Amino acid sequence: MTESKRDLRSKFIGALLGTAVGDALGAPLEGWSSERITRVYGDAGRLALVEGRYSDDTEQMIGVAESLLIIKGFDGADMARTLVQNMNPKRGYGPGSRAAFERLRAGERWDEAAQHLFGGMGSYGNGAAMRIAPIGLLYHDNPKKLREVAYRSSQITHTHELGKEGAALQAFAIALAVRNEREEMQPQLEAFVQQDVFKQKLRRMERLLRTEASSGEVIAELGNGMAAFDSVPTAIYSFLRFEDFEHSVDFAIRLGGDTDTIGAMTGAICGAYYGAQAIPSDWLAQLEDGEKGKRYIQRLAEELFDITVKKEL
Ligand code: F2R
Ligand code: MG
Repeated sequence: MTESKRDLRSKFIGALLGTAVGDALGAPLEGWSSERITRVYGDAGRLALVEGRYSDDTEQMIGVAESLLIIKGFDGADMARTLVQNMNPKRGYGPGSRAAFERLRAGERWDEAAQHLFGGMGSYGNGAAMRIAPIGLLYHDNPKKLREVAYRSSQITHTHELGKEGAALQAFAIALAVRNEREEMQPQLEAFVQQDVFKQKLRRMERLLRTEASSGEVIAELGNGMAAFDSVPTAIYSFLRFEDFEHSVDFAIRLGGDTDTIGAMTGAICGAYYGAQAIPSDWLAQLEDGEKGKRYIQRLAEELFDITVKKEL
């Protein structure tokens, strides 16, 4: 294997394991404020991964990867079936996604079940964005297809335009990270994204990066909540602000709020940029390794790499 292929393979593994590590690190702190995290853990050093158990973010990311691999591309019915089959409610699913999966289980069509949620508006939660890494990897060199598949995969649970756009934005950030396009990432994302709320946050990000903003400013300007527009830009910012995996992910989680999900999305972008070897070994050592644990996740990433380089799509 050439060096560039080896690097690419490591980026694929990094993005999927980065999702799981960020998720597991943030999961015990989900819903905490930034101040509470500082009070309990101090502000020196980095957070330790103690439990190593991942949540719904990683469980759904695994389902997305499994379906892409079986189909060698996207099939909405198969992906919905896989997500439903994999669902373990103990992993802590969002209320909208739970309702969509119940409707799917009852036999509704994959592209209709989630339309009824939130009074017919559909969900703009970050649930479609947090599981998107495999799509960002598989279509990293095809932004048009990436957007189309990101939107369609979101349709399973998140039919609101802003839920879909958040997923496409996160997928494109991962794609640019795979392509080493870090310097140009912010303007490229701003040009790519179609919804104003995301464009505005990407513009604010430029200033926040120039001034090394405080955590309070980042939370006020970009958000740390469960809506896609309050979390995807925050994850991208956390990646761009630092020069390594651990500082970005540690910073993202210390913002509080939706810690597991912002941690998972930051971990995905960082892993896609720096590669698997950049994930701190103590964090990786603690990550769960059961039936669908870290070795399984690594295998999924390797298989995604194989079908991507073989251009079987
Ligand atoms: N569910 C959780 N965490 C709950 C706490 C778990 C706790 N740690 C425990 O131990 O039990 N986390 C997971 O949910 C988030 C992803 O959510 P998803 O899948 O997007 O769900 P949902 O319900 O569709 O959207 C999230 C919330 O966003 C608001 N919202 C969305 N669309 C809306 C609309 N059209 N109008 C108004 N509000 C809307 C709602 O508040 C939704 O509940 C991740 O954090 C994942 O980790
Ligand atoms: Mg969460």
